[in-house]
Amino acid sequence: MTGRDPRVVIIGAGVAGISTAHVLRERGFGNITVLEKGSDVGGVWHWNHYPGLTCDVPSQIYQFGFAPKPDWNHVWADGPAIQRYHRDVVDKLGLTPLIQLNTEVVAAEWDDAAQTWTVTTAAGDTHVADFVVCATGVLHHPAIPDIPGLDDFDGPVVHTARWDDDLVTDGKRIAVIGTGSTGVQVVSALQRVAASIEHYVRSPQWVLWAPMSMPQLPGTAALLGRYPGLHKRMFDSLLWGSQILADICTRPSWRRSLVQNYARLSLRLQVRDPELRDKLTPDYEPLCKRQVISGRYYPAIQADNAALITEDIAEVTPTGIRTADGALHQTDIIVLATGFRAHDYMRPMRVIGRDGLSIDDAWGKGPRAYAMTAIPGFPNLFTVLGPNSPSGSIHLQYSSELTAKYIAAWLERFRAGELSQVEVTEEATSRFNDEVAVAMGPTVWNTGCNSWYFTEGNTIDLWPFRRDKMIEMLGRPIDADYHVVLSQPQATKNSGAAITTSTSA
Ligand code: N01
Repeated sequence: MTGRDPRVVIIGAGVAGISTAHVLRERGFGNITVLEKGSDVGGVWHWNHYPGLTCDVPSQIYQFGFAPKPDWNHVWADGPAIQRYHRDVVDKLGLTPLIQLNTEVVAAEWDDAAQTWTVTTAAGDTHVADFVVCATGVLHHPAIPDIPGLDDFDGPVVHTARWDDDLVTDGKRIAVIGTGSTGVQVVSALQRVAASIEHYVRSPQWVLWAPMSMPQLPGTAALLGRYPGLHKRMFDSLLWGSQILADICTRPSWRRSLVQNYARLSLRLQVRDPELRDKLTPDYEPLCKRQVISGRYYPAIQADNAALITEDIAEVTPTGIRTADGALHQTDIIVLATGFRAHDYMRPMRVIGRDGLSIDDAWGKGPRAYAMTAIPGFPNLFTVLGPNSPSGSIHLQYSSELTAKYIAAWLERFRAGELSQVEVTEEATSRFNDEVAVAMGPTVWNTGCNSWYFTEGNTIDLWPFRRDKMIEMLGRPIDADYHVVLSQPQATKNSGAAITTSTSA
């Protein structure tokens, strides 16, 4: 079969979509379309703009390896600065013409005979593609709690990931529900302007102290800008440092104990009132959930206008929140910092693979993929930041770029005429997932807490291995783990099987 430039549809223009579009363009692919449902690029950084939003990963590592930025204002940049960075990267790398904003994908369906995907948007447009890349993000679909009466509240109810920038919070009585990284940031920010703030905490979190508003040292930007080699070395050292953090999470060690003791100390030193400290003390080990980092939260919750509410929420009334002890807490605004449906991935999009298999059926027991990217039953489809992506340890830009290069390797073979269709085997996927399950054993995420890391099937949806394993797995595709098909597509839909099949599994 003669090769040709594949038609590629990338769904999503966040961290994963930007990485993929850039890597594919660098490899000379010219037929790329990025469909993004939002009105801007940036993914999570576009959708989240709640007060206090800051990235708790240092900006000198929370960036694309291919788009180094020396001149961050802060060591931990705020949300608007990170969103500007993503916009700038897209502009500077010339990716803008590839991206269609305000274009929500509602379905993607594989045609066995034609060996193509048909991608349908909410507006009813269709795109025919040889490959689809789902770069739809992990923390994307807001989780709205099922609290009786919530819909009948008289005032504004706002989820942090859909913040209303016109919402007036100054001088208001504000209730914040949820205490993940988001809840802690939003409480710390709103406490300064609210008349009163009540923080509803069902399970307290360990909050590790760090000077999050620290500016980048004077002269750093000029130095790193002038010496890109030095900047690269700094980036590599931070990558190395993040491996230590990943190791701390994945295996017990003295380092893990040290960080856990530091988290306990952060609470003990900042909260002197034993009763409040008791209420703020989790019943699980530090690091078990995604670690919350803040230098502001403990002081904020002890301010005169702040209150910690650990009583269960019974219902929301038109004027406030009633707790299980019968008390009615009057409030003007309810903020839902209640997290995300992290395991939906590309859903509710309707994705139909080979033989009519739907993604909902394939993932009936929870999402699973081979090497975070390939799903049995779904030929010529890959995910970037898919199941088991290392949201808890290795930074997302890094794994996105590696995954994009892996996908590019398959696309190069399509372009060279070596394959028309590629689909991971069930055997390889099961083997990988068995390895994941074993490796999860000694991780700190498995030490007895609930968190968004757990899927419906009670598996932990993270990367439990070292970075080397990711580099190895994504460095070179293994044919034996895939059905690789080389055949002429047929013209009519579902009209027959492939003509020539070279299955190496
Ligand atoms: O969400 P979460 P998040 N009644 O799922 C509570 C990333 N992030 O948006 O633990 C009462 O962590 C729930 O309580 P419980 C980061 O990876 C990064 O805060 O289930 N409470 C929990 O307290 C992070 O981990 C940055 O008992 C209810 C909270 O809501 C991830 O996003 C910044 C409830 C949800 O916490 C998600 O964080 C912000 C109910 N019915 C976020 N339902 C960076 O800085 C839920 N809760 C990079």
